[in-house]
Amino acid sequence: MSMRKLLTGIACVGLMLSLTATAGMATNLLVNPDFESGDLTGWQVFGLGVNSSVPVQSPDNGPSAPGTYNAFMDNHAEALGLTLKQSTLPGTAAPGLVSWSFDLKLGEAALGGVFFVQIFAEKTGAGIVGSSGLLGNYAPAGWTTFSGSFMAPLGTDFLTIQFMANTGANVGSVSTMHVDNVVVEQQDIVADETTSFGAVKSLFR
Ligand SMILES: [Ca+2]
Repeated sequence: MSMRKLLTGIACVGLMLSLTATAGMATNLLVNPDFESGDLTGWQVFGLGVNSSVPVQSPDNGPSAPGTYNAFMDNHAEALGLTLKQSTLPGTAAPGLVSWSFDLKLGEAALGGVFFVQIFAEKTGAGIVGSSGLLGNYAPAGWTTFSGSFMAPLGTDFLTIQFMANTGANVGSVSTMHVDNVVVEQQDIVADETTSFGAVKSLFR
């Protein structure tokens, strides 16, 4: 490929992005993101045991949306990963910017107890294709809203967010955290394929 064609190709990708990135409304992709059902409807929990649980508590609510309930990740077990997780349905996500936010309030972090969050871009039948990276360690003394974004790569068709209250291999290790108002969203992309294709074709004539 000549340098000219290569540069044209690069310019063309830029043009396609500018043509297709028509922003619409962003909608939270999660079910029961604020725990206002009063239970963990829509969420999965891993690591439940005698000394680890995730009760939905009331009245105590995160600051970024009105309500009464929060999920309390309560891990008093040694060397255990307690995970609260939700995946969106296949076809609900696309390559592009993923924005996230959530409210956290520390219960207790002792003797190696930590708290991390991770968001995955996934492809049906293939698994994880991208990620926010490991977010944390979080230990906010009072309710705090955290937010950010990452790029979901090619192939992404659904998203997963997981909260991890992990303890260390020490007697008395504790990780407890209140979680509320979890948002994972993408701007609706309004693709104009006819325009894009026409523009691309004209560049290669
Ligand atoms: Ca709530």
